[in-house]
Amino acid sequence: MTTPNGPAYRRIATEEAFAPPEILDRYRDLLRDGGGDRGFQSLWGFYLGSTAERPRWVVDRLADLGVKRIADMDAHGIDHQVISLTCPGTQLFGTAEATALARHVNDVAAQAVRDHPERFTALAAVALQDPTAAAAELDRAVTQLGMRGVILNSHMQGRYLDDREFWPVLEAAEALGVPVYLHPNTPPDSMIEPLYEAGLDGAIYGFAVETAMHVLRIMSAGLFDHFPRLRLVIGHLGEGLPFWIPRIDFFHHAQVLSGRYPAMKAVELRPSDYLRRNVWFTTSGMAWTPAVMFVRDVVGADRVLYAMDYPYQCVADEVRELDALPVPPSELAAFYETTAVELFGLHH
Ligand code: 1DF
Ligand code: MN
Repeated sequence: MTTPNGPAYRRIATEEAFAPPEILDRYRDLLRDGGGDRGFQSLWGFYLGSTAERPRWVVDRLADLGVKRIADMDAHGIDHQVISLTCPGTQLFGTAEATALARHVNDVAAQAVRDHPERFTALAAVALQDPTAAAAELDRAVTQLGMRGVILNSHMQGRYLDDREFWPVLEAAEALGVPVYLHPNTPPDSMIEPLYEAGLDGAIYGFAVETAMHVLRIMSAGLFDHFPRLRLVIGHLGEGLPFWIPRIDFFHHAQVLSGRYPAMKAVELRPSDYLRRNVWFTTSGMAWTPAVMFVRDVVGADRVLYAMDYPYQCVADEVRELDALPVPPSELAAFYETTAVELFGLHH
């Protein structure tokens, strides 16, 4: 809170998950029927099956968009959450069910925002199974429900956003002027095995491998040449990509020149240029000063902003570390508040 003795900024957390009970019930059904992919069975089999304390707490908090969540926010110094449906959202269901569930989820989130406008903003959920319907639902969510972006959970049953079939959703986001948050997902069946067998398929590393690859696919397919004003938000300090910039640029250039792959054709800019033009980076789960400072340095301080990753990584003291980032006060205010306000259009 901005109080006489508190910081001169509101702390806005931008990758904060929720799941209405109906979604969790459908996940339970899918688990029971052996549905979904292996990553879903691994991730949600754990969260909905384990009796350990952390997963039970996480599931309880996912479903809460009121008293408990707000108490956690107050306890952790979070003024405002940008909430989004947890991964994999509706992406594992059949087309009709996914489309209906996305609408329901958006209605639930919109009600939470109406109940607590000072505390919550929502991103829309859409069903990529039907991209035209998804674009229409995004339009409804933004123009009628006041949502300020859309969350997509990386791969869509093993397919990626460079596939033109999905472009109506990106076209709608660009036209509406709202960002696309590309949130991680567990790797698809075609990719998961060596990660899964070692316990690495989830947030520990597999998420980042899969999502970073997805961003590289998007860039090298020329998606940002087609949608130059599209704003993509990625979490976990860019899923490692900023650290890889020189090597990715070098080999992207070399591979294009040599014509090595049919799929990797010349695009207008270097991969790193797209990272600095079309991508914003949140700190979800990475409240670590050296890494935050590095990413600010290489992509620009104006595109690095705060996220917690509630309730998955709800760390008691992380804002204390980030409050002490060695940056001028105006840049700290940008990190916590004003960049998110601009990016998501949070001005009242
Ligand atoms: C986990 C992490 C799960 C993240 C998530 O959604 C998630 C986890 C199911 O810790 O298992 O969104 N995360 O973004 O890091
Ligand atoms: Mn997350």
